[in-house]
Amino acid sequence: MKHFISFSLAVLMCSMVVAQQPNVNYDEHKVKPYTLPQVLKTNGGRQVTTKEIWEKQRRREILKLFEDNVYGQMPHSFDSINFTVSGKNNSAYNGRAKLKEVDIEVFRNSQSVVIHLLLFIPKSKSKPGVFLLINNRGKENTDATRQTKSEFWPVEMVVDSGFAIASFHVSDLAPDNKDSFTNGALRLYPEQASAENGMRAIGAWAWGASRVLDYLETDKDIDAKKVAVVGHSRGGKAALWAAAQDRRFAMCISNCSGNSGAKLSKRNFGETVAIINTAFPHWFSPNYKKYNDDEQALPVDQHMLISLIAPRPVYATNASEDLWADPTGTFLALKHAEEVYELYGIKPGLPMHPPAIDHPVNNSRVAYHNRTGIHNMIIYDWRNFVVFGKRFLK
Ligand code: GTR
Repeated sequence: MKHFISFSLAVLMCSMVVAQQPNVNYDEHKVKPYTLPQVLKTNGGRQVTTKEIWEKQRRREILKLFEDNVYGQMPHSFDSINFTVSGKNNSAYNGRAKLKEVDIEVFRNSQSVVIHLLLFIPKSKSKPGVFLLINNRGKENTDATRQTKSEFWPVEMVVDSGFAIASFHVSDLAPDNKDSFTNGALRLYPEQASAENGMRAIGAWAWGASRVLDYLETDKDIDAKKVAVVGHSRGGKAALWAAAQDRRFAMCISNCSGNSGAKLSKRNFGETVAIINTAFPHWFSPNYKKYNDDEQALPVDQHMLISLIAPRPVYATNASEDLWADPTGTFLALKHAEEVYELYGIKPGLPMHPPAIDHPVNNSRVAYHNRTGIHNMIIYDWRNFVVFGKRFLK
């Protein structure tokens, strides 16, 4: 009965969206045949058979394809970086955790940007791993005082399970607005702002995650070799791009990230490239707009983004009523990425078909779940991330 109700609700919600967006497909039977670019074939047509060829050649090619066509360049250089502990509470969460607030200031070309980091570290564990959230929602979700508690960032549960939990807000790097997104990291890189393949908001958020990792590498209270970058929805797109770019991230968790995140674009199911580029022109590089209503021309698809994270553990999720984010397309992208993990001797762990709703498959390095409910990140998701962390953040 419960499933029936949620299914009917999903159909109702979808038909409402379809009414507004005539080009959106929610019917699996209407997915047209599509061809995915081959992950394991180089641009020159050579088959990739070893992890050495993958790392030396194909991985680099794919990274460049994503930079040039989707997310824009990722600038790696800056003049200097400063870390200032602006707040400390050695007895947070009833004495069970230490709280640190750190201002991370990055300088380039006489400009600077400050990223405000919140970090709760359990006292029960020495040098724990860290779940680092790229927070794309309101700052009340990451209340350092813990007067407001949100399932979006469940400090207490994560601390009790022996992990540190951290977050920074996307607005420190690029306000999520087409008129003001350059007022952040892009002030340091004006050349990016004017380039057709230049960094935009998603890239700036991912860049920020790497600068936070620069700080974490200096913090002796945690283990910076065990940092999972976590994001929901637009933050989940940025988490994938951050982990693809920066191999210091030990794990990636991308919750309900949908289009230009973990779902395949070429299936044209749910949100499309044209829709996302129109609603959020500041998220991706200008070049990405070339593929509006022309996903089949894209030289990449999102399984290739996931494959860039190999051999590190990656976990993507969906919610059953969030067809906009294409749960099946997310599962398939993960499944297609597994062949790169195989180059590292990691056997495919996902089943051939999407697992049933509320049946997480997170005992393999490429993990997936589709939970009952709507587009959100809730305690159910986090509990599974912790299970995954205990298995693979070692
Ligand atoms: C939606 C957008 C999605 C997703 C979502 C979110 O409006 O179409 O791609 O990113 O926002 O971030 O919550």
